Amino acid sequence: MASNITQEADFQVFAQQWTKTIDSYLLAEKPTLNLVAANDPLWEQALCAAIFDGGKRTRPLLTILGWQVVEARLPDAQDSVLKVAAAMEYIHCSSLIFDDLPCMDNATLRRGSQALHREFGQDKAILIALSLLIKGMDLVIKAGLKSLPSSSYGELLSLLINTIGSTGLICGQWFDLSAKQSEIPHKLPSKLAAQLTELRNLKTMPLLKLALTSGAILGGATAIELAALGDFAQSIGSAYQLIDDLLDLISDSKYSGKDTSLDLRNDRLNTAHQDINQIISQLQHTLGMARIAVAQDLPCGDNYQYLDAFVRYLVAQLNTILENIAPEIKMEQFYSR
Ligand code: GRG
Repeated sequence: MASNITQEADFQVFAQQWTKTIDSYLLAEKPTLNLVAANDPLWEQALCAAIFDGGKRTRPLLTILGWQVVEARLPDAQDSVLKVAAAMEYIHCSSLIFDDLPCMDNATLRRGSQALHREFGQDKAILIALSLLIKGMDLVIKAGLKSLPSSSYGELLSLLINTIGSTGLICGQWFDLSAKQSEIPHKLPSKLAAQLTELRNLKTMPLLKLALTSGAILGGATAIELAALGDFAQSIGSAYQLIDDLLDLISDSKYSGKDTSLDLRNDRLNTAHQDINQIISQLQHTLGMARIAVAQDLPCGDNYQYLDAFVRYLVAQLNTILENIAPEIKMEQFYSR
């Protein structure tokens, strides 16, 4: 089993330590067809392409992180944590499949491979996406039932429903599909601009937040810790979306593994449509807020270091993008307290 968090927190190392375990849960828990049809090779092929063709596993890693940050206080919850971690990846993969469909973003590439509907047809892709979403929900429900007292279980379920439903991912996607970049005036009042960004972030942020806080709930987090982690996730969710927007603009599928300039082609909002220095200061501010959110209310020990490490990981990701488009610009790293 992977080791615990250490003092020299490096998120890449943490990711390497846990990825094998996450992948073994993804394999063991994957949705199956009814027994009579259980060995349909096409189902297996499509499902494995949806889950195992690449992916950084950010969301399951955040679940494990949330659990460890609050020091895994509930006994015997590790198996439940790993099932919920797998659930987060299933829900994420499901959202990617839906997002890529011709009726949504009409993408051709995902994670360096053909988008699922291009390889298996829209009919099959939609069924795989639905099965992943439902399996993800099933895993969270069963893990919560097994490992949580009823009040925390209710909280977890409510978080789950609000994340994937019309107040969360679906709202973000709805808004993403409706708003046209070309119809947004260049100089918007800052309050309105912030509201637009917040709405659009709903397609990304809530699942990152659910991932981190579900792990913390299974670790026995207090209400204060959960609120702090929720605020942290809110900020990193915004940063994550901004970096994703930037990736869309740089036109280098070899690096991103997906179609680029999709937002431009589809006239979608893209928060990275601005001066690169402005993007950097926006990220500096957002990630700074993430650190402040947890600095006050979480213990200052080794585990906190990994939240900081996640922030540094995002900065490193951004700097890799900048190397391609503006090598003279580099975002400064944050350092641990
Ligand atoms: C209720 C499941 C569900 C979906 C309905 C289609 C939809 C609503 C939402 C789409 C949400 C979406 C695809 C947002 C983009 C999120 C994002 C930043 C994806 C890229 O994440 P990475 O970089 O990707 O973590 P990898 O491939 O590394 O996992």
